[in-house]
Amino acid sequence: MQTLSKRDVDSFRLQGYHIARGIFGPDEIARLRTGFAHIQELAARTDLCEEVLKGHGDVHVHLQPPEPLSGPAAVQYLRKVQWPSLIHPAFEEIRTNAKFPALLEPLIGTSLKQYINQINFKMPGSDIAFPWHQDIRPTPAFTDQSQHYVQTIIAVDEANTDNGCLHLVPGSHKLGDLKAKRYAAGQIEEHVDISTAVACEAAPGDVILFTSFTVHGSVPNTTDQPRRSYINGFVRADACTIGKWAFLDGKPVPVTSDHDYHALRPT
Ligand SMILES: O=C(O)CCC(=O)C(=O)O
Repeated sequence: MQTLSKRDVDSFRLQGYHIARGIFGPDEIARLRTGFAHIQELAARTDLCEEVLKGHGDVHVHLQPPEPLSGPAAVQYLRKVQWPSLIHPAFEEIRTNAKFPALLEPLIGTSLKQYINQINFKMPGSDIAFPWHQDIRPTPAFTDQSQHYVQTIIAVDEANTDNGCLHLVPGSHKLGDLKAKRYAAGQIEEHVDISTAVACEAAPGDVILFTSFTVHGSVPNTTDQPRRSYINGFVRADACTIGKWAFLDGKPVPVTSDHDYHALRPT
C-alpha cells in the first residue's frame, strides 16, 4: 500500500499540500459512483426533512438552487452532502479503507479521528463555486492543527480547469489562521497573492492532501459533465477532543450517529 516518502512529507510541510496519485483503483471509484448515484436519487426526493436539508444532525444534504426548488430539478444544484458514510456503505468502505492510515502515517500516525466526511458536487450548469477560504478547525478542541490535521480529497471524476478543479496557494498555510469569514469576498485576497495559486488537476483515484490553513478554492464547472469528489478530514486522535473515530492503531472504527438515518439508506 502506498505511503508518503520523506520527500512527500517535506514538500507537504513546505508547500501545505501534496497530490498522491492513483491511490484508489477503478473498482473503488466505480463503487463510490454507486454511492453518488444513490445520493442523487435522494436529492430528487420531495420528502427530505428540514433536519437533513439544514444539517441540524450529522447528515446535511446541501442544495443551492438559485430559487426554491425541490424534486428532480433540484439535483443539479447539489453542493455537498455531509456524513454520506451514514447513508451509503460505499462511502463507509472508502472512509475506513486501510489505504488511508497507510498513506497518512508519516504525517499524523494511524490512530485517527475524523472531523469532516463530505461529498462535493459540481453538476453542469449549477454555477457552484467555493471562493477562497481556509478549512480552520475549532480551537481548543484541535491542538496545533497545522501539524496534526490533514484534509483529503479523492477525485471521483477527472478534475481539470474546465470543470472547476481545486486551486491551492502554495505556502499559504504558513500564514496561520487568517481569521477571514468563510467565503467572504475579498477577505483572503487581503492577505494572500492568489495569482500564485496552482490548479490541482487530478484523475479519478488521486488524493489531494492539504493542511487546514492552506488557502484554497474553486470556480464553477463549465463543462457538460459532473465533477464529484469525496472529502475526509483526518486528525491525529490525541490532538483532537471532538469528531468521530476513523482508525484506532490502523484498524477501522465504524461510523456511528445519535440520529436515525435508516430512511435515507438504500433499501
Ligand atoms: O473541490 C472543490 O472544488 C473545493 C472544495 C472545498 O474547498 C470545500 O469543500 O471546502
